[in-house]
Order: sequence, then C-alpha cells, then structure tokens
Amino acid sequence: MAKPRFPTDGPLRLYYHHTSSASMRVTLYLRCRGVPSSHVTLVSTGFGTDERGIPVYTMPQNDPETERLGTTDLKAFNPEGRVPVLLLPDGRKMTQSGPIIELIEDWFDHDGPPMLPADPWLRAQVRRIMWIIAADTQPYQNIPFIIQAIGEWGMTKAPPTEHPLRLHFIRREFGAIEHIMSQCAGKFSVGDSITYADCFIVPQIRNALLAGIDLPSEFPTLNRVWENMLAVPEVHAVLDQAGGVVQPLFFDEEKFAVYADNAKPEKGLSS
Ligand SMILES: N[C@@H](CCC(=O)N[C@@H](CS)C(=O)NCC(=O)O)C(=O)O
Repeated sequence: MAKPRFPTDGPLRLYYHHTSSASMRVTLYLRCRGVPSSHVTLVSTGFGTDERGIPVYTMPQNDPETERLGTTDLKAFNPEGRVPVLLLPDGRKMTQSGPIIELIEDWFDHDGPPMLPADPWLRAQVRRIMWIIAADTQPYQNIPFIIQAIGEWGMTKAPPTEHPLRLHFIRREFGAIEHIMSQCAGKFSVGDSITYADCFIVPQIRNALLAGIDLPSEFPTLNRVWENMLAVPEVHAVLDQAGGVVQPLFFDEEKFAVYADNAKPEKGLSS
C-alpha cells in the first residue's frame, strides 16, 4: 500500500524539552529512524520551576507561535499543558509521544531501518511495552505528581526521586516488562532491531536509575537491552544532549523542601 502523502509544505516542528522523558521517546525515534530536520525540526521549550519546585514548561521566547499566542503559557498552545507537541505547517497540532511517532512514520518515506516488526504479534508486543510505559508507569512515578501529592493531599513525605510510591510503580511495571521481554527480547526489547518499544524504555530506565533502582540485579533482561541501546551512537547522542545516562534532577529541591514543610496534615474522612 502506498504511503499517504504528507499534506502540506515545510517541516513539522517538534516542541520538546531535554528534561522530558516523553519528549525523549520522540527524539530517540527521530535519531534512530534517521528523520532529517528538513522533515521534523526540533524546537526547545522554555523551562522553569514554580513555587513548589515543580518543573514548568513554557513556550520558547522569539518563537512565531509564542508571538501569535501573545503568551508563554504552554496551555495556550497545548491545552494538556505538556510536551511533546508536534506542530504542522498548516497549524494543526498532535500531542502524545506514541501518536506523534506513528504520524511521522506514516507520513514520510524513511531511509533508516523500520522500527515496527512486520509480524502482527510482534507489532503488538512493541505497542504493549509502549503502553505499559506511557500509561501504567510514567504517570505514577512522575515527580510533579509526587510533589503535589505530598504538599496537597497528605502523602508520606520522602525525597520525591526515591519516594516509595515511585519505586513501587517502577518495580511493578518493570517486573511485568521483564516477563514480557523474556518471551520477545533479543538484542533489543522486541527482537534484534530497535523498535518504538526501545524508544519508550530508555527514558524510563533513566528515571529508574535516578530513583536508585539496581537494573542489572533486579531486571537483567531490561539491563541487557539498555546496555545494547547505550552502544548505539544515535542513542548515545540523544542521551548526551539530555545530560547523560541517568536522568538529572530537574525539580527545585530547595523550593520543594519549603513547600513540603508547610504541607497540610492529612484530612480525615469526615472533614
Ligand atoms: N502521555 C504523554 C505524557 C507527556 C508528559 O507527561 N509530559 C511531561 C514531561 S515528561 C510534561 O509536559 N509535564 C508538564 C505538566 O504535566 O504540567 C506523552 O506520551 O506524550
């Protein structure tokens, strides 16, 4: 079947930030698939922290979209308030890392090796791992969510990066993926070629390393895939630009400490 033609002229623009693990899924895909910047241009958003220490992504300065919107509030651009966002030359926007990747894949002809297996079962295995990361892992171990739950909803106070809730969800879901990969992994998550599943697993492993997870002893298959991904120059380049193999701290610890000190005690059911 012929590929649908990309409907408008000019490059797509990916609004992303190097601290964002969801953005990294897409930048890994772009590098590994060899998508040229004439097809997809990277646009870094602004970045700061609010009074709680929580990261806030903003529209970049001197960007035509920021000027058109008249604000740096990311929600004016994307009501979800999140990155990544893919902007089409005709003004349409796509959000969510998985659909962004599949849209780019479907619209262009690519020189690089395919990143979805031809076999339907293996394609589903790739998407299964993507979904476990995107839907069942990342949202629950997300540091902004943990900070807010401590400050506003009476959750146990602990360092956000190693919070028990975060460790629980990473371990639970990595355990499931370890089991799945025992059936389908080769050199990489599904077989011996890089797939979208690897683009999803790598940023989540960086988060797990920041949380202190001992990957080789706890999740040996994941660790094998991780080591093989690190040996790929395109992957290494993306990680280098994002601060290395371990996800760097990107919330403000001092602001968080003040916010957590002032946190309200847990409310009883009757209040
Ligand atoms: N499910 C989304 C997740 C996107 C996401 O959580 N992005 C984070 C950065 S990794 C973000 O922009 N957070 C800002 C916020 O929630 O206010 C995807 O796959 O793209």
